[in-house]
Amino acid sequence: MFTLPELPYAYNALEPHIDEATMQLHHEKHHATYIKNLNDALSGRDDLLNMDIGDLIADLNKVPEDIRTKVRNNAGGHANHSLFWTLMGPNAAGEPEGKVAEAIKLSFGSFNEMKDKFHAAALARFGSGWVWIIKSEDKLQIVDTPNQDSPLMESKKVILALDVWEHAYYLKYKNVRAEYVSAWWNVVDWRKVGDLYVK
Ligand code: MN3
Repeated sequence: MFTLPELPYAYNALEPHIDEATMQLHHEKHHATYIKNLNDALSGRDDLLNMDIGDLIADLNKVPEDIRTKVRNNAGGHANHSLFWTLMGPNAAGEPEGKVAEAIKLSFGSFNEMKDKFHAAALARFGSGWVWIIKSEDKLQIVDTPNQDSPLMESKKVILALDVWEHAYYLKYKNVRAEYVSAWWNVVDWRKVGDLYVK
């Protein structure tokens, strides 16, 4: 069975940028529901229920065809949120340092140019989905996906993830996704991003 991971900080820890009510609803209801639906879909398939979530979404062909879409959406939701929580923090370092900072400069010109491109991708993603930075060789790339799809489904290496579903920001920012994305930069934990880059 898949279980809801605890947040590595309190629900109010990301205030004022990401509000307590949003964090609680997002974790306790949205993330938990993906897990419940995933466990329900895989009921009786202990081999799949015992897999690492990253391994499961990287190999969805293992999943019977009649439940594959349900598993794709809900396993994707579980994997994506589990990663997303860890990339934010209350004492987030303001800017990337070390190897990941070098890679950002090499790939995008500067930290600010990367942020501009990422922001544009977040606004351009129509409807629900995610924006990512993935690593291939030493280069970084910004990509976006619909629904709960993830670059992890193609075994890509992810170093940064942003949930742009309305449930991630609607309580505080209403329909203004741009304000949410601007605020979110304040809680990105670049040490965690740097760790993923060198891993
Ligand atoms: Mn979400």
